[in-house]
Amino acid sequence: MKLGFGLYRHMLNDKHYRFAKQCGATHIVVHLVDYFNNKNNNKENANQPIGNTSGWGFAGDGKLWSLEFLLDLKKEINSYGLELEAIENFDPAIWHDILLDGPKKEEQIELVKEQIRIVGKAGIPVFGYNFSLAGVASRTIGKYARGNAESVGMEGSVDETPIPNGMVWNMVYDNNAPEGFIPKITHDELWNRLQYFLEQIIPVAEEAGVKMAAHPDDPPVPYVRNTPRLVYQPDMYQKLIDVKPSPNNRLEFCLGSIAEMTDGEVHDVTEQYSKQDKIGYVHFRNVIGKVLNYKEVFIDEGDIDMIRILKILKKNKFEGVLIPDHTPQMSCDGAWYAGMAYAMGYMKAALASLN
Ligand SMILES: [Mn+2]
Repeated sequence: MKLGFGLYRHMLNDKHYRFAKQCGATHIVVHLVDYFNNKNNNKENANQPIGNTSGWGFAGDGKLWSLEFLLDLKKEINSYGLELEAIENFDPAIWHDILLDGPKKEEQIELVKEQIRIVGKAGIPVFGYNFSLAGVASRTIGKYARGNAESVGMEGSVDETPIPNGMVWNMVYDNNAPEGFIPKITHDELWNRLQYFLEQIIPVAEEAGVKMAAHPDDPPVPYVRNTPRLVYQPDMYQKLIDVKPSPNNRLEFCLGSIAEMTDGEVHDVTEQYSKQDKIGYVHFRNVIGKVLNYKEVFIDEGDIDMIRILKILKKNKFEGVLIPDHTPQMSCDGAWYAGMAYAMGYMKAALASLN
């Protein structure tokens, strides 16, 4: 097992690569979509983008991340003694109509295939994605963690505001979309869309040597903003794997989201999927409670026995990367940094004691 950090787009620079290295991380997961270009998402203080009805911000220009760009990024990361392990999330600009079954679906599936080929050529082994119409929504912010540290959670209610046309996965891809809201669909329809997506892209991912890794719904509830969710109970992950069996069809295994699910038990679920070698990489974070009432907390104060999780992963020979995902904000000038360094120190010591 390897330890890494997930860095948002605005963090892909010298300061953050050095921070990662200094904490003892060896791998980096990069977010290339800029979620923070809307003033509602405060880049300076937020440890993660918070879902809200006006969206995280604007999708990109629809251009692919080029081979040159990715090779430069990789070279830069390597120059700090770090490895580029994964890209997390597609830009909605290149796959909104795959999610929405819109008129550009065929055109966009070709774009996504080409993006995966480029990522393979750049030698980046994993691509994380979240097949979701609403994305993150319904979460609240509060002093939920130990010592009144600010973090996110859910306080009993689901955001039911419909999603306006021109928006998907919390980002606006078309400013001039006609008035109105995206139509309500069933869970079966959403699964049909996923099946089409996997049938098209998994063979390409196999050829390109890229492992696709699916994040579960955050938060994991059946409907958010009038749209169905795909993976909101642990068994739905099995369904996703079985829709298109392949060593390249994997999971972005988010311990927090899984622990928040009302069915199953997170340690058993970790055993189930690591035993099948279906985990692409792990979001290693802890929570207290389940939907509709849970809080994200420090790594050692939640419901999940993180050491037991590591033992299960080790037993099943998981060789991928663990990243802290989010952490509560600590009371100091570098709230994100302190939270991340604390989580990484804990992970590093826990792994060392296991080995
Ligand atoms: Mn996660």
